[in-house]
Amino acid sequence: MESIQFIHTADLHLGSPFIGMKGLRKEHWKKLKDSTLDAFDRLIQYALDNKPDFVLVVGDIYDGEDRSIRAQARFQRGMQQLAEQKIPVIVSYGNHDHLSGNWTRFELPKNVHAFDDSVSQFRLETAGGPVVFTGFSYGKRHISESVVERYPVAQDTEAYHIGMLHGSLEGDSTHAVYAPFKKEQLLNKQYDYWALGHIHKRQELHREPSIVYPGNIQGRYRKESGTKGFHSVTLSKTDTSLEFIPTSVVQFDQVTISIRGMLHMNELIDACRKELSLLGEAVGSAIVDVMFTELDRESFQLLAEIPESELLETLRESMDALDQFIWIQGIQFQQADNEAEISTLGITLVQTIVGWNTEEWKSILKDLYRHPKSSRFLEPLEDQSVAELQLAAAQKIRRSMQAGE
Ligand SMILES: [Mn+2]
Repeated sequence: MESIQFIHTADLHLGSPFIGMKGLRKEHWKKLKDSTLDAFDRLIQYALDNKPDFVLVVGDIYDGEDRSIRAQARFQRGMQQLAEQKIPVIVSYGNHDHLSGNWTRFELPKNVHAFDDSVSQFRLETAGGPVVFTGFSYGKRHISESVVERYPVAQDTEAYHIGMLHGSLEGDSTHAVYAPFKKEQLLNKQYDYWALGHIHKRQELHREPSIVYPGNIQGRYRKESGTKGFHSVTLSKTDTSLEFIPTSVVQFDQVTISIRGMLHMNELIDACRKELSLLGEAVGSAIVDVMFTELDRESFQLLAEIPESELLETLRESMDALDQFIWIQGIQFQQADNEAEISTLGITLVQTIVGWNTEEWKSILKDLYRHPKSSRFLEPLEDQSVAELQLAAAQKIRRSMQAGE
Protein backbone atom coordinates (compact mmCIF):
# COMPACT_ATOMS: atom_id res chain seq x y z
CA MET A 1 0.00 0.00 0.00
CA GLU A 2 1.29 3.43 -0.87
CA SER A 3 0.36 6.62 0.87
CA ILE A 4 -2.61 8.97 0.93
CA GLN A 5 -2.56 12.71 0.95
CA PHE A 6 -5.23 14.89 2.46
CA ILE A 7 -6.11 18.25 3.96
CA HIS A 8 -7.07 18.45 7.62
CA THR A 9 -8.82 21.64 8.64
CA ALA A 10 -11.25 22.65 11.39
CA ASP A 11 -12.79 25.71 13.00
CA LEU A 12 -13.25 27.80 9.88
CA HIS A 13 -15.76 30.00 11.75
CA LEU A 14 -16.90 31.47 8.44
CA GLY A 15 -18.71 34.75 8.93
CA SER A 16 -17.14 35.60 12.30
CA PRO A 17 -18.45 39.07 13.18
CA PHE A 18 -15.24 40.46 14.77
CA ILE A 19 -17.20 42.22 17.47
CA GLY A 20 -15.36 45.05 19.17
CA MET A 21 -13.02 45.79 16.25
CA LYS A 22 -14.99 48.61 14.71
CA GLY A 23 -12.46 51.39 15.35
CA LEU A 24 -10.60 50.21 12.25
CA ARG A 25 -10.26 52.33 9.12
CA LYS A 26 -13.01 51.49 6.63
CA GLU A 27 -10.94 49.52 4.11
CA HIS A 28 -9.18 47.61 6.88
CA TRP A 29 -12.49 46.77 8.51
CA LYS A 30 -13.74 45.30 5.25
CA LYS A 31 -10.63 43.18 4.92
CA LEU A 32 -10.96 41.92 8.49
CA LYS A 33 -14.69 41.30 8.15
CA ASP A 34 -14.08 39.12 5.09
CA SER A 35 -10.92 37.48 6.44
CA THR A 36 -12.48 34.14 7.45
CA LEU A 37 -14.09 33.82 4.01
CA ASP A 38 -10.89 34.80 2.21
CA ALA A 39 -8.78 32.43 4.33
CA PHE A 40 -11.22 29.69 3.31
CA ASP A 41 -10.74 30.60 -0.37
CA ARG A 42 -6.98 30.17 0.12
CA LEU A 43 -7.61 26.66 1.45
CA ILE A 44 -9.81 25.81 -1.54
CA GLN A 45 -7.23 27.20 -3.96
CA TYR A 46 -4.54 25.05 -2.34
CA ALA A 47 -6.76 21.98 -2.73
CA LEU A 48 -7.46 22.77 -6.40
CA ASP A 49 -3.73 23.22 -7.08
CA ASN A 50 -2.59 20.13 -5.16
CA LYS A 51 -5.50 17.73 -5.67
CA PRO A 52 -5.42 15.82 -2.35
CA ASP A 53 -7.25 12.48 -2.05
CA PHE A 54 -9.82 14.20 0.20
CA VAL A 55 -10.44 17.13 2.53
CA LEU A 56 -11.47 16.78 6.20
CA VAL A 57 -13.40 19.55 7.96
CA VAL A 58 -13.71 18.76 11.66
CA GLY A 59 -16.42 21.08 12.90
CA ASP A 60 -17.27 24.74 13.34
CA ILE A 61 -17.48 25.57 9.66
CA TYR A 62 -19.73 28.46 10.69
CA ASP A 63 -19.39 30.86 13.56
CA GLY A 64 -23.03 31.05 14.54
CA GLU A 65 -25.99 28.74 14.86
CA ASP A 66 -27.78 31.06 12.46
CA ARG A 67 -25.13 30.39 9.74
CA SER A 68 -25.11 33.62 7.74
CA ILE A 69 -26.18 32.88 4.18
CA ARG A 70 -23.14 34.72 2.87
CA ALA A 71 -20.88 32.29 4.73
CA GLN A 72 -22.93 29.34 3.54
CA ALA A 73 -22.84 30.54 -0.05
CA ARG A 74 -19.05 30.81 0.13
CA PHE A 75 -18.73 27.32 1.60
CA GLN A 76 -21.12 25.96 -1.00
CA ARG A 77 -19.05 27.52 -3.79
CA GLY A 78 -15.83 26.01 -2.40
CA MET A 79 -17.45 22.56 -2.20
CA GLN A 80 -18.69 22.93 -5.77
CA GLN A 81 -15.18 23.81 -6.98
CA LEU A 82 -13.82 20.69 -5.25
CA ALA A 83 -16.66 18.61 -6.75
CA GLU A 84 -15.64 19.71 -10.25
CA GLN A 85 -12.15 18.35 -9.54
CA LYS A 86 -13.65 15.18 -7.98
CA ILE A 87 -12.12 15.89 -4.57
CA PRO A 88 -14.23 14.31 -1.77
CA VAL A 89 -14.89 16.25 1.43
CA ILE A 90 -15.78 14.70 4.79
CA VAL A 91 -17.48 17.04 7.24
CA SER A 92 -18.52 16.81 10.87
CA TYR A 93 -20.37 19.73 12.43
CA GLY A 94 -19.31 21.11 15.82
CA ASN A 95 -20.69 23.10 18.71
CA HIS A 96 -20.86 26.34 16.72
CA ASP A 97 -22.76 24.87 13.77
CA HIS A 98 -24.69 22.01 15.37
CA LEU A 99 -27.58 20.38 13.53
CA SER A 100 -30.39 21.89 15.64
CA GLY A 101 -29.50 25.46 14.67
CA ASN A 102 -32.05 27.58 12.89
CA TRP A 103 -30.74 28.35 9.41
CA THR A 104 -31.67 28.55 5.75
CA ARG A 105 -30.35 25.38 4.19
CA PHE A 106 -28.14 25.03 1.16
CA GLU A 107 -27.83 21.65 -0.51
CA LEU A 108 -24.20 20.58 -0.66
CA PRO A 109 -22.86 18.79 -3.75
CA LYS A 110 -22.48 15.00 -3.82
CA ASN A 111 -18.73 14.99 -3.13
CA VAL A 112 -19.46 16.09 0.46
CA HIS A 113 -20.19 13.50 3.14
CA ALA A 114 -21.53 15.04 6.35
CA PHE A 115 -21.82 12.90 9.47
CA ASP A 116 -25.15 12.89 11.28
CA ASP A 117 -25.50 13.12 15.05
CA SER A 118 -24.63 9.51 15.88
CA VAL A 119 -21.16 8.00 15.58
CA SER A 120 -20.89 6.24 12.22
CA GLN A 121 -18.36 5.17 9.60
CA PHE A 122 -17.86 6.22 6.01
CA ARG A 123 -15.65 4.31 3.58
CA LEU A 124 -13.87 5.88 0.64
CA GLU A 125 -11.71 4.24 -2.05
CA THR A 126 -8.64 6.31 -2.96
CA ALA A 127 -5.67 5.74 -5.27
CA GLY A 128 -3.58 5.03 -2.16
CA GLY A 129 -6.05 2.47 -0.75
CA PRO A 130 -9.37 2.38 1.10
CA VAL A 131 -9.98 4.81 3.96
CA VAL A 132 -12.52 4.40 6.76
CA PHE A 133 -13.61 7.59 8.54
CA THR A 134 -15.35 7.52 11.90
CA GLY A 135 -17.11 10.58 13.27
CA PHE A 136 -20.30 12.37 14.26
CA SER A 137 -21.85 15.83 14.13
CA TYR A 138 -23.13 17.79 17.10
CA GLY A 139 -26.89 17.40 17.25
CA LYS A 140 -27.06 20.23 19.78
CA ARG A 141 -24.90 23.03 21.13
CA HIS A 142 -23.53 21.31 24.21
CA ILE A 143 -22.13 17.81 24.30
CA SER A 144 -20.51 17.48 27.67
CA GLU A 145 -20.41 13.67 27.78
CA SER A 146 -17.60 11.62 26.31
CA VAL A 147 -18.47 10.30 22.84
CA VAL A 148 -15.23 8.57 21.93
CA GLU A 149 -16.26 5.31 23.59
CA ARG A 150 -18.82 4.90 20.81
CA TYR A 151 -16.05 4.87 18.19
CA PRO A 152 -15.35 1.25 17.13
CA VAL A 153 -11.83 -0.23 17.30
CA ALA A 154 -10.28 -0.50 13.82
CA GLN A 155 -10.92 -3.94 12.32
CA ASP A 156 -9.94 -3.89 8.67
CA THR A 157 -6.17 -3.42 8.83
CA GLU A 158 -5.94 -3.12 5.02
CA ALA A 159 -7.72 0.23 5.20
CA TYR A 160 -6.53 3.52 6.65
CA HIS A 161 -8.57 4.49 9.69
CA ILE A 162 -9.14 8.14 10.47
CA GLY A 163 -11.08 9.39 13.49
CA MET A 164 -12.72 12.80 13.28
CA LEU A 165 -13.54 14.35 16.64
CA HIS A 166 -14.53 17.88 17.60
CA GLY A 167 -13.81 18.05 21.29
CA SER A 168 -11.34 18.70 24.06
CA LEU A 169 -8.78 16.76 26.02
CA GLU A 170 -10.14 15.88 29.46
CA GLY A 171 -8.84 18.34 32.02
CA ASP A 172 -8.09 21.10 29.49
CA SER A 173 -10.17 23.96 30.87
CA THR A 174 -8.79 26.70 28.61
CA HIS A 175 -11.83 26.22 26.34
CA ALA A 176 -15.39 25.14 26.96
CA VAL A 177 -15.25 21.39 27.49
CA TYR A 178 -17.06 19.44 24.77
CA ALA A 179 -16.98 15.70 24.02
CA PRO A 180 -14.00 15.22 26.35
CA PHE A 181 -11.51 12.43 25.64
CA LYS A 182 -8.30 10.98 27.04
CA LYS A 183 -5.34 10.36 24.79
CA GLU A 184 -5.30 6.65 25.72
CA GLN A 185 -8.93 6.32 24.62
CA LEU A 186 -7.98 7.52 21.15
CA LEU A 187 -4.87 5.33 20.97
CA ASN A 188 -6.90 2.26 21.99
CA LYS A 189 -8.94 2.57 18.79
CA GLN A 190 -5.89 1.60 16.67
CA TYR A 191 -6.56 4.34 14.09
CA ASP A 192 -3.87 5.68 11.76
CA TYR A 193 -4.72 9.36 12.30
CA TRP A 194 -6.91 11.42 14.61
CA ALA A 195 -8.24 14.60 13.00
CA LEU A 196 -9.38 16.86 15.83
CA GLY A 197 -11.17 20.20 15.94
CA HIS A 198 -12.46 22.66 18.56
CA ILE A 199 -9.21 24.00 20.05
CA HIS A 200 -8.10 26.94 17.93
CA LYS A 201 -4.41 26.66 18.75
CA ARG A 202 -2.47 24.38 16.40
CA GLN A 203 -0.97 21.41 18.25
CA GLU A 204 0.05 17.79 17.94
CA LEU A 205 -1.02 15.78 20.97
CA HIS A 206 0.70 12.57 19.85
CA ARG A 207 2.83 11.09 17.08
CA GLU A 208 2.58 7.58 15.61
CA PRO A 209 -0.28 7.80 15.33
CA SER A 210 -0.71 11.52 14.97
CA ILE A 211 -3.43 13.20 17.06
CA VAL A 212 -3.70 16.70 15.68
CA TYR A 213 -5.49 20.01 16.12
CA PRO A 214 -4.81 22.13 13.01
CA GLY A 215 -6.15 25.28 14.76
CA ASN A 216 -8.40 27.78 13.05
CA ILE A 217 -7.65 29.23 9.60
CA GLN A 218 -7.96 32.90 10.65
CA GLY A 219 -7.46 34.42 14.11
CA ARG A 220 -10.51 36.20 15.52
CA TYR A 221 -9.09 38.24 18.37
CA ARG A 222 -5.86 38.96 20.24
CA LYS A 223 -5.71 35.58 21.96
CA GLU A 224 -5.76 33.77 18.59
CA SER A 225 -2.39 35.17 17.66
CA GLY A 226 0.25 34.16 15.14
CA THR A 227 -0.10 32.67 11.66
CA LYS A 228 -3.13 30.44 11.18
CA GLY A 229 -3.83 27.76 8.59
CA PHE A 230 -4.38 24.03 8.03
CA HIS A 231 -2.39 20.83 7.66
CA SER A 232 -1.55 19.02 4.47
CA VAL A 233 -1.03 15.42 5.59
CA THR A 234 0.78 12.56 3.89
CA LEU A 235 -0.07 9.28 5.59
CA SER A 236 1.30 5.79 4.98
CA LYS A 237 1.10 2.73 7.20
CA THR A 238 4.59 3.50 8.51
CA ASP A 239 4.86 7.26 8.45
CA THR A 240 2.91 10.51 8.84
CA SER A 241 4.12 13.89 7.69
CA LEU A 242 2.35 17.16 8.41
CA GLU A 243 2.91 20.32 6.45
CA PHE A 244 1.45 23.54 7.83
CA ILE A 245 -0.10 25.73 5.13
CA PRO A 246 -0.80 29.33 6.21
CA THR A 247 -4.12 30.93 5.26
CA SER A 248 -4.68 33.83 7.66
CA VAL A 249 -5.43 37.09 5.90
CA VAL A 250 -5.04 39.34 8.94
CA GLN A 251 -2.73 38.23 11.74
CA PHE A 252 -3.23 39.07 15.41
CA ASP A 253 0.05 39.57 17.19
CA GLN A 254 1.98 41.24 19.99
CA VAL A 255 5.11 43.34 19.58
CA THR A 256 7.45 44.50 22.33
CA ILE A 257 9.43 47.71 21.99
CA SER A 258 11.99 48.95 24.50
CA ILE A 259 11.64 52.63 25.37
CA ARG A 260 14.56 52.77 27.79
CA GLY A 261 16.11 56.23 27.92
CA MET A 262 13.78 57.81 25.35
CA LEU A 263 13.43 61.56 25.81
CA HIS A 264 11.54 62.60 22.68
CA MET A 265 8.26 61.42 21.26
CA ASN A 266 9.64 61.10 17.74
CA GLU A 267 12.08 58.44 18.99
CA LEU A 268 9.18 56.43 20.33
CA ILE A 269 7.12 56.87 17.18
CA ASP A 270 10.07 55.92 14.96
CA ALA A 271 10.84 52.81 17.02
CA CYS A 272 7.22 51.78 16.84
CA ARG A 273 6.96 52.36 13.12
CA LYS A 274 10.16 50.44 12.44
CA GLU A 275 9.10 47.37 14.44
CA LEU A 276 5.61 47.31 13.00
CA SER A 277 6.66 47.72 9.40
CA LEU A 278 9.04 44.78 9.87
CA LEU A 279 6.12 42.75 11.15
CA GLY A 280 4.03 43.91 8.19
CA GLU A 281 6.72 42.79 5.75
CA ALA A 282 6.85 39.38 7.44
CA VAL A 283 3.15 38.63 7.80
CA GLY A 284 1.18 41.14 5.71
CA SER A 285 -1.85 42.65 7.41
CA ALA A 286 -1.80 42.60 11.20
CA ILE A 287 -3.65 43.77 14.28
CA VAL A 288 -1.17 44.21 17.09
CA ASP A 289 -0.84 44.96 20.75
CA VAL A 290 2.26 46.97 21.44
CA MET A 291 4.02 46.41 24.75
CA PHE A 292 6.46 49.19 25.56
CA THR A 293 9.07 47.69 27.85
CA GLU A 294 11.84 49.04 30.07
CA LEU A 295 9.94 52.15 31.01
CA ASP A 296 12.52 54.08 33.04
CA ARG A 297 12.74 57.57 34.54
CA GLU A 298 13.42 59.28 31.20
CA SER A 299 10.70 57.55 29.23
CA PHE A 300 8.32 57.87 32.14
CA GLN A 301 8.74 61.64 32.07
CA LEU A 302 8.19 61.61 28.34
CA LEU A 303 4.86 59.80 28.78
CA ALA A 304 3.66 61.16 32.10
CA GLU A 305 1.52 64.00 30.77
CA ILE A 306 0.06 62.25 27.73
CA PRO A 307 -3.30 60.52 27.99
CA GLU A 308 -2.98 56.95 26.78
CA SER A 309 -5.82 57.39 24.28
CA GLU A 310 -4.01 60.31 22.65
CA LEU A 311 -0.75 58.40 22.43
CA LEU A 312 -2.60 55.47 20.86
CA GLU A 313 -4.28 57.69 18.28
CA THR A 314 -0.94 59.37 17.46
CA LEU A 315 0.72 56.01 16.91
CA ARG A 316 -2.17 54.81 14.75
CA GLU A 317 -1.93 57.93 12.61
CA SER A 318 1.82 57.49 12.21
CA MET A 319 1.15 53.98 10.91
CA ASP A 320 -1.29 55.33 8.33
CA ALA A 321 1.64 56.81 6.45
CA LEU A 322 2.88 53.28 5.78
CA ASP A 323 1.34 51.48 2.88
CA GLN A 324 0.33 48.55 5.08
CA PHE A 325 -2.62 47.38 7.10
CA ILE A 326 -1.11 47.41 10.59
CA TRP A 327 -3.62 48.37 13.23
CA ILE A 328 -2.48 49.03 16.79
CA GLN A 329 -5.23 47.57 18.92
CA GLY A 330 -3.83 48.57 22.28
CA ILE A 331 -0.70 49.67 24.11
CA GLN A 332 0.73 48.56 27.41
CA PHE A 333 3.70 49.54 29.49
CA GLN A 334 6.13 47.45 31.44
CA GLN A 335 8.55 49.02 33.82
CA ALA A 336 12.30 48.57 33.89
CA ASP A 337 13.52 46.19 36.62
CA ASN A 338 14.70 49.04 38.81
CA GLU A 339 11.10 50.14 39.06
CA ALA A 340 10.55 53.61 40.42
CA GLU A 341 8.63 53.89 43.67
CA ILE A 342 4.89 54.41 43.49
CA SER A 343 2.92 56.32 46.05
CA THR A 344 1.35 54.53 49.02
CA LEU A 345 -2.13 55.10 47.62
CA GLY A 346 -0.93 53.49 44.38
CA ILE A 347 0.38 50.47 46.28
CA THR A 348 -2.92 50.06 48.10
CA LEU A 349 -4.87 50.23 44.85
CA VAL A 350 -2.64 47.71 43.09
CA GLN A 351 -2.83 45.34 46.05
CA THR A 352 -6.61 45.58 46.16
CA ILE A 353 -7.03 44.81 42.47
CA VAL A 354 -4.48 42.02 42.43
CA GLY A 355 -6.21 40.53 45.49
CA TRP A 356 -9.58 40.09 43.75
CA ASN A 357 -10.30 36.54 42.69
CA THR A 358 -12.36 35.49 39.66
CA GLU A 359 -15.55 35.33 41.73
CA GLU A 360 -15.05 38.90 42.91
CA TRP A 361 -14.45 40.07 39.34
CA LYS A 362 -17.65 38.32 38.31
CA SER A 363 -19.61 40.03 41.06
CA ILE A 364 -18.11 43.43 40.14
CA LEU A 365 -19.02 42.91 36.48
CA LYS A 366 -22.35 41.18 37.00
CA ASP A 367 -24.54 44.08 35.86
CA LEU A 368 -22.66 44.26 32.58
CA TYR A 369 -22.81 40.50 32.02
CA ARG A 370 -26.50 40.31 32.93
CA HIS A 371 -27.48 43.19 30.70
CA PRO A 372 -29.67 41.72 27.95
CA LYS A 373 -28.02 43.76 25.19
CA SER A 374 -24.38 43.82 26.24
CA SER A 375 -24.12 40.22 27.46
CA ARG A 376 -24.50 38.81 23.96
CA PHE A 377 -21.26 40.47 22.93
CA LEU A 378 -19.11 39.45 25.87
CA GLU A 379 -16.73 36.53 25.99
CA PRO A 380 -17.03 34.46 29.17
CA LEU A 381 -14.87 35.84 31.93
CA GLU A 382 -12.20 33.19 32.27
CA ASP A 383 -9.34 32.97 34.72
CA GLN A 384 -6.86 33.90 32.02
CA SER A 385 -8.63 37.09 31.02
CA VAL A 386 -8.99 38.04 34.68
CA ALA A 387 -5.22 37.75 35.02
CA GLU A 388 -4.78 40.00 31.97
CA LEU A 389 -7.24 42.54 33.36
CA GLN A 390 -5.42 42.59 36.69
CA LEU A 391 -2.07 43.12 35.04
CA ALA A 392 -3.34 45.93 32.81
CA ALA A 393 -5.06 47.69 35.70
CA ALA A 394 -1.99 47.41 37.92
CA GLN A 395 0.22 48.77 35.14
CA LYS A 396 -2.07 51.74 34.61
CA ILE A 397 -2.01 52.56 38.30
CA ARG A 398 1.74 52.16 38.56
CA ARG A 399 2.26 54.40 35.57
CA SER A 400 0.06 57.20 36.76
CA MET A 401 0.85 57.11 40.46
CA GLN A 402 4.58 57.15 40.73
CA ALA A 403 5.82 58.88 43.86
CA GLY A 404 7.25 62.35 43.59
CA GLU A 405 5.67 63.09 40.21
MN1 LIG B 1 -14.28 26.39 17.07
